[in-house]
Amino acid sequence: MLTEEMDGWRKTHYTKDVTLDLVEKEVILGGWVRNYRDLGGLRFITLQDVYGERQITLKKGIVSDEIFEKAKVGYQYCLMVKGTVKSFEKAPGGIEIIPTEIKILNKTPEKLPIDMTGETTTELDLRLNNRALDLRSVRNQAVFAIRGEILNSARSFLHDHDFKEIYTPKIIGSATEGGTELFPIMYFDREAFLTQSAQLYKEQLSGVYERVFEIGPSFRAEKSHTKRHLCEIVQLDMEIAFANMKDVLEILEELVRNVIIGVRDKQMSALKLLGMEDKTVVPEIPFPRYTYEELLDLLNTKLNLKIEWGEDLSTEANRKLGREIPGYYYITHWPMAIKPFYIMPSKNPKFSESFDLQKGWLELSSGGTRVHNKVHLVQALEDKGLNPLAFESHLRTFDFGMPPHAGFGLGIARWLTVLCGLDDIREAVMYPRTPERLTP
Ligand code: AMO
Repeated sequence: MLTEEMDGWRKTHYTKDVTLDLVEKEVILGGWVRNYRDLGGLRFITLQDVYGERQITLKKGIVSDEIFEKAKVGYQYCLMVKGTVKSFEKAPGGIEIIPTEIKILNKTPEKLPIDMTGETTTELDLRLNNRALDLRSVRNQAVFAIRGEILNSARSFLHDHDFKEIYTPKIIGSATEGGTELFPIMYFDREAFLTQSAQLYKEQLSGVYERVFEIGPSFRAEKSHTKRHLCEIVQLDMEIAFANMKDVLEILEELVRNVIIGVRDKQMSALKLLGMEDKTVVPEIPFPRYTYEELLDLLNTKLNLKIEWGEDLSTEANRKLGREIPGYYYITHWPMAIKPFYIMPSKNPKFSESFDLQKGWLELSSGGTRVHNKVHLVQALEDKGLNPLAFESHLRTFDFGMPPHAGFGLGIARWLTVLCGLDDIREAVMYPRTPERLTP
């Protein structure tokens, strides 16, 4: 049979809106075949849409022969169904729909590349190769419903706390985080780059709007092959004027707590589906705070890992720490030598006014107090081997009364990985970009 057009048909409801109040009423639903069972004289179609699913029941003799025949559908066929709502205890949600008409809008091959019934899990790369199909799975719908709520709750928290949402350029003329890890692009006849972070612009705008945030993309040309690195990320960046690291630690933990309250409140069914209802729980604040030096000590003594003072914490070190401290915690006062130029050195300049927010073994966010004095900033650039001339337009801002300021950047995909209990960060992005993956 050929496929059909919608013509005058429009959905009257989403599956979630088909409740017992609608019994005996006529509805038009649209979606995809999640499951199909043929028991001879009885056929069941599980029709899914963006909000869930409903059972379409076809019993020979009850529905017309024509519809009964037409209802021989394949997995993920795109359908519209007109029918009457019935109460039926054994059906999911206690509701079934007895169709009076069906339109087959598009078909699928007999064998789909991935299992969409939820009975088995297909290997991640194959799923990612067929991502638009894969995203229709119940699990993925739960993951991205939670992502939506993270952003929603974060935005309302920040608006309630007087933050302005900013948007900063993603095509830039020079590096923000230092020279490496930049993707060069052609900007007409000159070279430009994709931004690594909103860092410099959010700092500048803290000198205008005082409390700013951005949820936007950053690009990292890192050839990392781990389950926590991507080449294109979305970061939640924020910056506060007339503030230092201590103020930022407080607002970040409050934000984390509020977002998790929001997710539990609005997306409990998604958390349940992912088996995370007892794991993604509202954390107590304040979060424990450890200095870099304290944790180095812990690693070198109790955890038997030799790390030299001044080194970054390796994956192994983070894993060990995560087993010791499984919740949210801060690591503060990192060695200045491994922090970017814009971070303020501590009174003892070996250390810096910087922090990472960890959840167990995984770093979710980093931030700190910034340098706001131009002379110091030029010196800091030189100390890092960067050319101040390349930062001329940024440095100029510091001639115009730049306030003391501090902030953080948080990786949304990393956090989603944690909240959903995912194994690989690529599952937390609709279309991940990694060194190997540029499609779809
Ligand atoms: P940083 O580079 O530490 O700091 O990034 C902040 C957070 O962004 C996430 N992130 C990544 N996630 C996945 N793949 C990557 N390749 C990747 N790189 C970073 C992490 C990380 O904690 N400008 C500073 C922030 C600041 O000081 O305000 C910055 O970008 O979750």
